[in-house]
Amino acid sequence: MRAEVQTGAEAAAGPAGAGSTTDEEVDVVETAHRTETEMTAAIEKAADQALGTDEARAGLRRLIQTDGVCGLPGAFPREWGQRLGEDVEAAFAEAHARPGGSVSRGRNRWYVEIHPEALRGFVDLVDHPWVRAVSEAVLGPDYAIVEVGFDIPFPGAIDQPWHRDFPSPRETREERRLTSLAFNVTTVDTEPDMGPFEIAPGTQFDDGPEFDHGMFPAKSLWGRYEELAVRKYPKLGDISARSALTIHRGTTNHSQKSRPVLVLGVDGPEADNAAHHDLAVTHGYWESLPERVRAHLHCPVVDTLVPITQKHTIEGLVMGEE
Ligand SMILES: O=C(O)CCC(=O)C(=O)O
Repeated sequence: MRAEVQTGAEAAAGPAGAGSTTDEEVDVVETAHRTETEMTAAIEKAADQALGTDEARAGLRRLIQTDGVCGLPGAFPREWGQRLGEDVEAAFAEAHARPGGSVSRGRNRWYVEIHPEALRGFVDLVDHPWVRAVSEAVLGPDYAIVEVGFDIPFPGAIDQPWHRDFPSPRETREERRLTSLAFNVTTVDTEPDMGPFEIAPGTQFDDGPEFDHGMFPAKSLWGRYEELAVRKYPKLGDISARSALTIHRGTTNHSQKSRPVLVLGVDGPEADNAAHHDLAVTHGYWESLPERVRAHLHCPVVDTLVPITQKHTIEGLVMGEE
C-alpha cells in the first residue's frame, strides 16, 4: 500500500510534480533501515510534498474541471476499507431501524447522513494528502467539510435516473467555476454485477430547461449520458473525487451483495450546502481533532449527538420507492 500512496501522488502530480517526488524516493531508499512507522511517515510526507506543489494542484484542478471526476487507487490499506465497511454497516443498522433514519434513493437503495464520530477512519480520510490537495486545488484553502453519509444499493436496486446531486449554482452556470466536491469511498470490491456507479465525464457544466428541478436531465437527453458513461469498479482502499454536478447514476444491482459507498461532501466558501446537512461533533471529539482538520470543520460542537433525521430532498422524492 505504501508504495501505492507514493505512486498515486506521482500520478496525481503528473510529470510536472515528478521532480519533487524523485527527491523523496532517494529519501525513502536511504532510510530503508527505518521502522515501519517512520517509513509510513516519510512516505506520507513525500505524498504531501508532491501534492503540495502548484503544478500538482493545477493538474488536479484541470482533471476535475475537464472530466468532473478523478480517483486515487490504493489510497488506504484494504483493512482500512474493511473497517470503514463495519462502521457503515453498524450506522445503517442503527439508522434504518428508526423513523426517518434513512431515506430512499430508489428501490432497495438508501442514503444515510451520519456524524463524523461514527467512523473510526474519519480523520484519516479528511486528512489524507490527496483529499486535502484536491479540495484545495478546486475550492481554495478555505474549504469546509459539510456532509458525511453513505449510499447503500442492496440486491434488487435498479438503475437510477441520470442526475446530479443538486442544481448548478450561479458560479458554475455563469463562470464555469466549481464550488463543491463529493469524495466517494467504496467499502467493498466492486464487481460488474453489483450495480456499479456510472458517471458521464465532462457533464458537470451541462444545464438547461430540460433539467427537471435543475437535477434530472430529460429522458430525451439520456443518449448523450449513455454514450459518455464510464462504469467505475473501485476496490477497497480506493478513493475518488467528483463534482456532485457531473451527471451520474447508480445501476441495477444483479448480485446478492450490497455495495455501500461513503460520501464526503466538501464546500468552497461560496457554496451553501451545509444548510442541507446536520453534521455535529461532541466536545471530546473536537478536542481530539488535529488543528488541520478543525480548520475545515465548522459544524456545531455539542454535549450529546442527536441521531440525524434524514431530510426529504427532491432527489429522494423522484427516486424514492413508488
Ligand atoms: O450508487 C452510487 O454509488 C451513488 C448513488 C447516487 O448517486 C444517489 O443515490 O444519489
